[in-house]
Amino acid sequence: MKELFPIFKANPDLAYLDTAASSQKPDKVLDAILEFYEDGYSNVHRAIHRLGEQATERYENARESVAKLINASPEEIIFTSGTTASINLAARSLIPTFDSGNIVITTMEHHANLIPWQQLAHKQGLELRTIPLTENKQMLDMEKARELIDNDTRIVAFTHVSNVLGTINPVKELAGIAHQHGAIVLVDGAQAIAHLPVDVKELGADLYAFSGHKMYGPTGIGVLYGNKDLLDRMEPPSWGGEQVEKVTIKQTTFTKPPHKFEPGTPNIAGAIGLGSAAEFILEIGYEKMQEHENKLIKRLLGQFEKLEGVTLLGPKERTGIFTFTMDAHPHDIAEFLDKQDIAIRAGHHCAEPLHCQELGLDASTRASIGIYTEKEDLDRLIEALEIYVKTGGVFNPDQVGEGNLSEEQILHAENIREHARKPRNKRIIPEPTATKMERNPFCGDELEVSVIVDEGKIKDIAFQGKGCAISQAAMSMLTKKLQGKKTDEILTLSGEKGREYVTSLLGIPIGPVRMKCALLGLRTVQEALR
Ligand code: C6P
Repeated sequence: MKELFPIFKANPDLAYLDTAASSQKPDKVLDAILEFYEDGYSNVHRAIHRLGEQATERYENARESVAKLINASPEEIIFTSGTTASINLAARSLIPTFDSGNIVITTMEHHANLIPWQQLAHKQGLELRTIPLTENKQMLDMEKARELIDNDTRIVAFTHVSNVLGTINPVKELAGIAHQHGAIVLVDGAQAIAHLPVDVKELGADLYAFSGHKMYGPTGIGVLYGNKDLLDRMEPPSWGGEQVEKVTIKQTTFTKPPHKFEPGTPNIAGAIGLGSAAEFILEIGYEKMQEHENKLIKRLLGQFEKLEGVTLLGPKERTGIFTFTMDAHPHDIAEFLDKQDIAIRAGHHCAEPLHCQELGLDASTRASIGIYTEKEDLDRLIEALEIYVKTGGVFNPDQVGEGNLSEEQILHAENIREHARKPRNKRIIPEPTATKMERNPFCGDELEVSVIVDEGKIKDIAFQGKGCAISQAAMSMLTKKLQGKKTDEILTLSGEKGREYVTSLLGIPIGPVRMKCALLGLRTVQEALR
């Protein structure tokens, strides 16, 4: 299916294995958006002119296509800006109506389906309960779910598919338990909608949230499905134009769902693109998509089993999400793979309670597939990982084609690896003048710097902590470079000056994402000095 996605024409060597973060877009979706802007652009639901009517028709047709995709009716489809906004909308609308009781989520949640409930439950004085994982850390513990959901449960909110483990949760069963106790069921469908058939009625979801950009549609558009009875009862949590029946200075009566939840000018082009993405999926059919992806999943599971030194997280029964750990920092693996045009994701995947607390991992590496993924993409990933395991990621131009560094830069790259393996001054200073710990929330890198300052100069500097090769090596090099340096001078190294200082120390070009890793050390030293 690569031929349907123009990104692969522009990047013919790209193995895009980051679909769980965001999918690529087919011509069909891009054309629908461009056509709307080129020959039919106007605002919707306002204008008494031809373009306005056409735009409204396109916008509402998109709602119909999305409704068809999940077996809902159009008035049950609220357009939002994405899964995060959908869940926030639901939480902001529902929580103020609960004056007591508890909210049940799971340990597996992405922050988007955790923080809104956590924050609003605290404010409202409601208890937040979490369904834990089974002992093997792969699935939800359904026995515990039965204990935790009771007659005081107001809402059960959980993910359909884990964005870390790839686990497919038993939505129907959980919804059944929740409904027996009169609780509302919200399902986060962000990682399911492009991979599994979703029938909201069959699943028993009262609310179902998903994003356009993960289902071959555009960014900035998403959906909150809500069953009609529930939406009728829910109050809109935000206000503005085009959601009303009548407004006086003292009072407003709202129109019916879905429009009562869509104040202001919506993301019209986004909705049209999303409608087109829904049609794209319907035309291919979930059956064919699953057949394609399941073959790849089976193959990749077999390949991972044989891969020594790599631990795959999650169960066998999964979607095409493959999160793994090995004896290397995920950022270093990601960069190594990127040099070979293999795009994957590294970090805690915005699921810190699961990733860092439950699984005890600061960061992991994740490859994820889509309808355009081919077995050659997976073979390239596996081959590259084999090389990494064998060589520890040591640069070898013949094997990995890291050909765009000059000879001098290659020496610097080797030097970085050497410092990362054997960091200098990674020790404790017994009585430091100051100590400061800083963390890079993006990847979990942590550095604690201790300094002894005498007469305005650094007399000794050392560090502790963990992280990727770039953060460790930059810190190690800094501890050498900053010995004896005036503290005032170090504090002037901010912004571009700081970036230049650290880049010249490392001696290789550092991209914007890894710059955060590179600068962590300098930032921590400066905080300690302040
Ligand atoms: N997960 C990932 O790489 P937004 O950002 O609103 O479109 O989707 C949020 C979201 C909610 N729930 C789940 C299960 C998700 O996976 C995501 C997004 C991406 O895993 C980006 S962090």
